Amino acid sequence: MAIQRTFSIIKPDATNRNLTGAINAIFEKAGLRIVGQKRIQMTQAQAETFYAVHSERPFFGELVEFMTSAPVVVQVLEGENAVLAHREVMGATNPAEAAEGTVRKEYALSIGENSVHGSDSEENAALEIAQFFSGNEIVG
Ligand code: RTP
Ligand code: MG
Repeated sequence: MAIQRTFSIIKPDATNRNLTGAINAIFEKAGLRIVGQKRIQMTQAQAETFYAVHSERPFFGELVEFMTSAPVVVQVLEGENAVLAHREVMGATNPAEAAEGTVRKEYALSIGENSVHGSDSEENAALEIAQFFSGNEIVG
């Protein structure tokens, strides 16, 4: 199996409730290593760029507003099949559908305020990492 990197965000609903460490513990237990991490206040422009794929969706404005409402923690996670491993441990987008033991089952408040983001492919992971990290901020 290949060692991959993926991009992760601990979202405002989770940072507001001081859950960064609790969520990181779940990631680390799943075999993901935090090789880059910083707490930032996302700007409106950053959020709009990041979620550009959803710009025509009805929830886009709400999503941008939410992601800029409080600090987030952006992360680069590394591990075997990291993209899929991270998606599995995050759980379904809608917490009502998330499996036991996943971050979203445990902590998400709603389909919008769902505590974490994870890249959905290795290609998108590389693009998303490049949006938020310079090379010397990632130490594997
Ligand atoms: P993410 O991108 O955050 O990892 O989540 P995802 O792949 O599971 O979900 P995606 O379909 O890419 O949607 C991105 C984020 O938009 C918000 N959302 N709100 N109100 C709604 O119906 C709705 N649907 C999606 C969520 O915050 C979701 O994570
Ligand atoms: Mg997504």
